[in-house]
Amino acid sequence: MRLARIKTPSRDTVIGLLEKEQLLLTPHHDPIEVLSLEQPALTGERLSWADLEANKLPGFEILPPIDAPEVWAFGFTYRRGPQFSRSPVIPKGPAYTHAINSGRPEIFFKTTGFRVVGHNMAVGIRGDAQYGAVEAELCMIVDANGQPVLFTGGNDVSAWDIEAQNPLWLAQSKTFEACCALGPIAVTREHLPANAQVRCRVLRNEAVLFDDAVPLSDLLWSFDELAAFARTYTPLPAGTVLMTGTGVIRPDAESLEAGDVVEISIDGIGVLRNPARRLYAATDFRMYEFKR
Ligand code: DO4
Ligand code: MG
Repeated sequence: MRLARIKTPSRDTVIGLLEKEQLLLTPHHDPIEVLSLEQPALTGERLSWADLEANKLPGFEILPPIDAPEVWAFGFTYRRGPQFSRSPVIPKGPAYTHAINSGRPEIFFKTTGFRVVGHNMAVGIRGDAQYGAVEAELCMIVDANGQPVLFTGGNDVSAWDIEAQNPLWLAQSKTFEACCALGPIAVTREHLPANAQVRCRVLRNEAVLFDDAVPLSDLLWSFDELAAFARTYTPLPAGTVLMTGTGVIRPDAESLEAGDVVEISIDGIGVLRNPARRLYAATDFRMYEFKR
């Protein structure tokens, strides 16, 4: 099954089934529920997926494929090549070396669905970050038993310079307004080719600044191993998203800037496209300036 969650002009949130590049609308709201139905109901309304993706249908909007109760993210799940040690901006140090060499994946709480955006919506760059980073990741959506049942694309937007200053500031690097993008669609496992690639492109003024890809086969753990690790000591509510970590590392020191467009494409899932915007402080953070 290939499905999308969309907002309609009447502000209703519904699931559509993607068939032959047409989105067939259902009256259902929850993708996990749709999966459990032998024959999901159809309303008879159908939309051109190409038009929807290109934002050409007034009043319709592609939402993240799930309103996730929780989003967890894995880290250091791919072999890190020489570009990792060469990069001046990627956080490094004993905590990272240990995480890479320990044989135990890193997992952290990223956000709830409240800070997740869908296709075409802007991702945030922290106003106090020098280096806003893009992390292209395959994401799993789990059912009530913590089993991965749907797969989608994701961007674990981060502030690497903040995290690099002190690993205890990981939450500040990882969690802020619009810190996560998911989509554009979610698919069941048979739609994810074994040789699928995760590709990341960053465009500025329509010119490609960065373009690189990693095969999913470079993941050091299987989907089931990661999901089992995530749920071992905690129940995961149905619809929880597990981001599987990034294998695409941008080696240069060019930060994500407002107006840049990030494209994360995964074979079988499609292209998740998000412009970036800088976040302005809602509070006066000067009162928290560090005493050096
Ligand atoms: O602690 C760093 C986070 C690593 C991460 O998010 C990743 O590898 O994708
Ligand atoms: Mg990540």
